[in-house]
Amino acid sequence: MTMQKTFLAVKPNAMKRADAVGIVKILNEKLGAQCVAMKVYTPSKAIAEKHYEALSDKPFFGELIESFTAGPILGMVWQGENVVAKAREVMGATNPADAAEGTIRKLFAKSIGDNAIHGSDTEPGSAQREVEIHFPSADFTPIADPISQAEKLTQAQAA
Ligand code: IDP
Ligand code: MG
Repeated sequence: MTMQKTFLAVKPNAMKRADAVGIVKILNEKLGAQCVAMKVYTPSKAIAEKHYEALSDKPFFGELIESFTAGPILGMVWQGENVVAKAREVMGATNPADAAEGTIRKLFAKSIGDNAIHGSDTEPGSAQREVEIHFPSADFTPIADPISQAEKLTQAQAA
């Protein structure tokens, strides 16, 4: 087992439904990891296209970029033992129709294109690449209370 970082983000549609705090509560309870960076921002088209580069030949790529840049996301880095795979488990399957009970996507996703949360995949180097794209200059200090921090950041964004 090795210490890892993963990039997780509450997607714009879920932010609009005010699901961010509920999602962070589940991550905090089930991940067994620490949140070491958190911010609210609207990804630029350039960032979104780089982030989803591996999917650029998919028929849904245009729609995917449009939806990921449609408004603010809650971007996070979580750190812990085996956190990349653990986060995939806690998130649930990409298509919420296939997501297990109790997973974030089972609880919060509406469709495959509106599936509430992004999480890095387990392919080696993938999570580190995404952390560098979204948090190029973060110092990765543990956030004592990620739920309160998410409340604060999403309220500030709504105000
Ligand atoms: P993941 O988010 O579970 O890692 P990926 O295969 O990496 O899934 O796809 C990235 C995102 O693209 C998914 O979260 C989903 O929102 C969207 N997506 C994947 N497959 C489809 C599809 O067949 N139609 C529409 N959107 C899709
Ligand atoms: Mg993926």
